[in-house]
Amino acid sequence: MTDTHIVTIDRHIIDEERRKPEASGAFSNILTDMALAAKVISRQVNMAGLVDILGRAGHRNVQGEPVQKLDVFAQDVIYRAMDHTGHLCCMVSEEVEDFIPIPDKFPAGSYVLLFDPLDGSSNIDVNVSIGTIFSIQRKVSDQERGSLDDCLQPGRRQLAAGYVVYGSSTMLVYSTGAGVHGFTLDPSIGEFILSHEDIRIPRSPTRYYSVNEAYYSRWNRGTQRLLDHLKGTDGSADGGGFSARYIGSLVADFHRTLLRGGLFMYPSDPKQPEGKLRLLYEASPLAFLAEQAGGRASSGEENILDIQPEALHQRTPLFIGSGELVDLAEHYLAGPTDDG
Ligand code: AHM
Ligand code: MG
Repeated sequence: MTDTHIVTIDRHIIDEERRKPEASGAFSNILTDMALAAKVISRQVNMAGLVDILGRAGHRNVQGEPVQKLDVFAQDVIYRAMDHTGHLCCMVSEEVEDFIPIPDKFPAGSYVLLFDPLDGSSNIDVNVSIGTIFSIQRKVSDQERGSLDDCLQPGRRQLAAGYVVYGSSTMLVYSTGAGVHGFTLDPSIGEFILSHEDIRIPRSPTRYYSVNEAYYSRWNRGTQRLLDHLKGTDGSADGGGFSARYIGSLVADFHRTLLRGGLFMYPSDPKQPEGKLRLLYEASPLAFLAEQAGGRASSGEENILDIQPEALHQRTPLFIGSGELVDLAEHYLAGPTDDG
């Protein structure tokens, strides 16, 4: 590809908008603003070892977990990129307990942005990939600055979703419901360039599974049997043949699953009865991307995109990736969950 043929993310967003005659431009602007925020966060992530921003900020987020300085920075960057533009009525963030109405001093718009500003924070200090996840919903209430009803919509209604992975390169991957497209940040020109057009999750023979297997003894028998099958230790003829990959950073684990295929899972267990991952700004946007790429996502019992959310920071078990492997997970989870 020569320099004259590069497609920047801004151009791609405009091209997508042109295909929708009803588009107002506001929605495209939110995506463009998110790409700008991603560049600012990416720069700071890359500088993290140099500037004194590593380490804990000394307080805990709404889930009671330690907040690190980069999380606070990423939250601030996204909020400030979005608060004044007139496109959003409110936002939801992993870092903030209540939904965040757009302040009265700025005009309010017709969209809701839900995001996890910097996921995988335990990996920051060890230079392992981390990410940002986002989701856009349309306002459905008549409240000018949004309401819980606007925030608690099933993932199926998302207008767009995406993530940014701050890895060996920074990549932004998004979908507006017309396929999944990936852009790699070229730091020399400061632009996200289209590098992965129309990503499709590979089908079999993809042989990766991804899970924190240290929790095996806590899982119910259904989940344990699924793992035994993937490892080929259950004695069945068609089990085994997998490799394990687990980074412990959802965006990075999902990114690999999207490009290489396989099954990522974060099951429930007695210690975490709903799993660990959050529905609205972790599971749902990634489920939207998985379906757009030909895969899917499940809680083990139902499609993630069909779950009616009841709380902003609700958690859900997550099984996501190649469709046939998510089917397999559901099959085992529907089976006996004890030894009886
Ligand atoms: P965080 O929101 O505190 O960063 O936690 C979310 C992360 C995910 O990125 C990852 O999939 C998961 O926690 C890993 O959890 P565990 O260490 O239990 O395997
Ligand atoms: Mg998170």
